[in-house]
Amino acid sequence: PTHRPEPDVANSIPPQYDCGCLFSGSDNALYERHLLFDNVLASSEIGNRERYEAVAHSVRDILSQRWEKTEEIYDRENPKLIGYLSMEFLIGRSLSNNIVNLGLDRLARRFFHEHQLDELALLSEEPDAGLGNGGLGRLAACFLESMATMQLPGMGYGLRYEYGMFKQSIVDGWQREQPDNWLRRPDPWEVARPHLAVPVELGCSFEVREGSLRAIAGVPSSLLGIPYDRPVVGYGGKNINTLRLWASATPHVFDFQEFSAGDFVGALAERLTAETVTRVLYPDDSTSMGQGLRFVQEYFLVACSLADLVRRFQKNNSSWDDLPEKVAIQLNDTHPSLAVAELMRILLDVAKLDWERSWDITKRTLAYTNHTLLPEALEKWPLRWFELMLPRHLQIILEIDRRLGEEVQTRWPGDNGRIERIAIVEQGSHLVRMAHLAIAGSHSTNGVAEIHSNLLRNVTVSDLAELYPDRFNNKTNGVTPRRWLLLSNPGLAECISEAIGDRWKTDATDLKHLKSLADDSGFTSAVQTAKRRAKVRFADWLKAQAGIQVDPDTIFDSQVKRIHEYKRQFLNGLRIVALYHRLRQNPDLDTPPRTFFFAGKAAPAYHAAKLIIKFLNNLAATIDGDPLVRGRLRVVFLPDYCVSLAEQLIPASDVSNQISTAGYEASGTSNMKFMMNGALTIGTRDGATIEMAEAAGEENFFLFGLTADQVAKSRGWYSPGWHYEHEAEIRAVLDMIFSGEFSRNEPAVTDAMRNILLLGGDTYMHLADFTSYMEADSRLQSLYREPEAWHRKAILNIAASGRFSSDRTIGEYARDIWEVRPCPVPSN
Ligand code: 4GP
Repeated sequence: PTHRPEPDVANSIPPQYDCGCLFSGSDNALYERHLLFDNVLASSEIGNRERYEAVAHSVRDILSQRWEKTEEIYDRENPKLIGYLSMEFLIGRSLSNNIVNLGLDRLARRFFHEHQLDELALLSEEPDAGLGNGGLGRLAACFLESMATMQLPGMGYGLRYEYGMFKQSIVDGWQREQPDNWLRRPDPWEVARPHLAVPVELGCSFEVREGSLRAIAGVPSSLLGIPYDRPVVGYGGKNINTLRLWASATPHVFDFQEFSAGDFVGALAERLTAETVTRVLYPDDSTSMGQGLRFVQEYFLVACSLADLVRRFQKNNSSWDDLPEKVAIQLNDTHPSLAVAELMRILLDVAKLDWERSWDITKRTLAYTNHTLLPEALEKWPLRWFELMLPRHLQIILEIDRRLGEEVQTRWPGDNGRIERIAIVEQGSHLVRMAHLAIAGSHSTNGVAEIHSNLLRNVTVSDLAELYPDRFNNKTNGVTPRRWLLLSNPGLAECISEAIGDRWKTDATDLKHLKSLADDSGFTSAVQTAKRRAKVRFADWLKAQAGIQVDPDTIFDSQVKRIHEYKRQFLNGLRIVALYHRLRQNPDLDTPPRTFFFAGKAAPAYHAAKLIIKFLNNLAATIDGDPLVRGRLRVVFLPDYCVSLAEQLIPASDVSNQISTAGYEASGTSNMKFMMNGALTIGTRDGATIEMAEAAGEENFFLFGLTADQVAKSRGWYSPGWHYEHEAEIRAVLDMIFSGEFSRNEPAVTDAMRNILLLGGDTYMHLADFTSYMEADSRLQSLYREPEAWHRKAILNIAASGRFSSDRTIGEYARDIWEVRPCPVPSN
C-alpha cells in the first residue's frame, strides 16, 4: 500500500492540544464547567451519566478546533474527497476511543484517579451507537477510523436512526426484542447543522396508517435532511474527519393555513410522517426485506449525501468534468445504489450535460462494494415504487437499461438469454436489480475477500463480469488495530510495544517482528500472562454486568456474530453436544475444562435463527444443571451482542470459531479481531479465514471441512440421512437432541431441529462437516495441554495479523479505486 500514515503520530500527546485545562481541577477546567452548567443540577443529584457527559463534552471541546481546522485545510487544499455512503455505521462507543486516539489516555487515567471516578462505570454510561446490523456496518466504522488515521480526506454519510439495533434479551431461551432508543438522552458527540439542510423531493406523499407508511400517489411531497455531524478522530489526532448522519424532517414545521383553519393535529401529522423516515434501522442482516420505508430511507440517504457532496465540490471547482477527479463515492453494498440514477439526474437536469458526458462522469465517480452472495440479500425493488416515488429516476434507469441491452446485443448478437440475465429490470417480475445498476453505473466492483470476489465474478454476476472484466477487483477486509487491540486489549498491546516498539499502531505490518519472538520463553510467558489477565478482566466484568460467573482457568471458546444458518451456530452446538455425550459415556475422560461463549442477534422475522438461539440456551441450561460435567463444560449465551461486548470478550478468548459453510461467508471480520488478540482459529476454508491461514501458515490454524468447491459439487447428491445412518457419533448426538434431552416439553423445538438438520435436507451441510470439526477440535484440545506450544502459535497468529488491518485495506482502496492522496493537517 502506498498511502501509509506517518509513523510519528504514535503514542505521544499531540502538541496541538492544550489539555491541561481538562485536568487542572481549577474552577475554569472544562470538566468542572460542564458538570456545573450543562445540566443545571445540584451537586448531590449529579450521577455518573452527568459525569460521563461532562468528560465527553470536555474531550469534544479539546478536539473541536482540530476538527474545524481539518475542514478548513480540506477546503483550502481542495483535495479529492471520499464520500463513503452506507446505511450502517456500527461505531459503538466514542469516548474511550477518542481518548486513546487523541493520546489522552494517560492523562485521563490520572484525572479519573484524582477525581475518584470509577472509570469503567463512567465509560459504560455511553450507549453503544447501534447504527448497524453486523459486518457491513462495523467495517464502515473501521474504514472511517483508518481514513482519518491515514490523513485521507473522507466523509462517512449515513442515517441518524433514532432507534438503532434492537436490544436483545433472552426469555425462556427465546430472543426478545426491545427498541433501543439510544438517543433518548442528548448525545455529546453530535453537532446538528440545520443551516446545511437539504431538500429531498418525492413523487408522492405519505401517511402513517396502522403503523406502516403508505404512499399517496400523484401528490408530490418533499422532505428535509438535517445533517448531524460526529467527529472521526484519526490516531494521533491530526486529522479529524466527519461522519455526517441525516435526520429527516418536514420543510413546513407548521402549515399555517391548516393551523389557523383549526386543523392543529393535521398540521403536525405531516411532521410525524416525515420524521418516520429515519426513525428506525431495519434489523435485517444479509437479507433484503423489501419494504417501502426502507426504499425511501435508501433514496433519502443518497439524495442528501449527493447534494452535500455536489455543494462541496461546487464551492471550489467550476467544471463538472472535474467531478471524478475531486470526488470518489463508495457505495457500501447496493443499499445506496440509487446514487447511479441520482447523480445522472443531477448531471442531466441540473448541470444540463448531455447523456454521454453525464454517464462518463457518473461511472468514474462511483464505485461499489458487494458484501454478500446470499440471493435473498441481493436487493431488487418493484418498478411500481419507482413510478410512484421517483418517476424521473425511473426514466433514467430505463434508458441506462436500454443502452446496456444494446451494448450486449452488439457484443453478443442474438444472445437474448444473456441480455435478459444482464438487464437491470428483470423480465416478468418487474423488479429492478440494484446490484446490476451499481455495477453498470460505476467503474469498480469489489468483493471483500479473495474467495468472495472470485465467486462474485465467476458465479453470481458472471455475465456482467464478462462484459466489464476490468471493473472487478478484490479488497480483502480489515479491522482497525486501534480499537481492536490497543483500546480493547491494553495488556497485550503493552506487551507487544515493549517487544517491538510502537510503530505497529499505525503500521500493523510491523507485527511481523513478533515472529522471531515466538520461541522466546520470556515473550511467550508475557503473552500468556496478558491473555490470563484479559480472561480475568472479562470474568470480573461479566460478573458485574450480568451476575454470570465463569472460570478463567477453562478454555474460552467463542462464536460471536449475527445468528444465521450459514454461519452454523448449530454446528457448534452439535460439537458441544458430542463433547457432553462423551463425558456422559465416560466420566473419567481426560479433557481440558471449557467454557463456550455465544453471542449474536437474530433478525426478528428469521425463525430458524431464533430457533438456533433457543437451542443454544436450552443446551446451556441442561449442561449447567448436570453435576456430572460441572467445572468441565459450560455454555454461556451472552445476551445483547454489541461492539462493547465484543471489546471485552475477544481479548479474553482462546479459541475463535469461524465455521460457515464454505462459499457463504463473504469475508468475516471478527475472525481478524480474534487473530490480532492471539486466539487460535478453528474454522472452515471460507471468507478471509483462508487468507489468514495462508498468512500465518495453515499449521497454526485448525482448519476443517469441505471447501467451497466441494460444497458446490456435492449439492446435488448430499444426503444428511447418510451421515446419520453411517456415523455413530452423529447419530448419538442427533438422537440425544431429538429425544428432547435439551428441550423437555418443547416438541416444536425438537421437530424444527429435525427438519433443519435432517428431513429438510440440511441446506448448510452441518452433518457433512461434523466429523472433521470434531477431529480439529481434538487437535485443539491436545495442543492446549502444551501451553508453550499453544502460545507459540498464538504469537505466530498475532505476527501475521498485520495484513488484516483496515489501514492496509484502505490503502488499497485509496490507491486502486479512489486515487486519493493524504491531505495532512499541519500541527499548528
Ligand atoms: C457482511 C458479510 O456477511 C461478512 O462476511 C463481511 O465480513 C462483512 O459484510 C463486511 O464485508 N455482510 C453484511 C450484510 O453485513 O448485511 O450483507
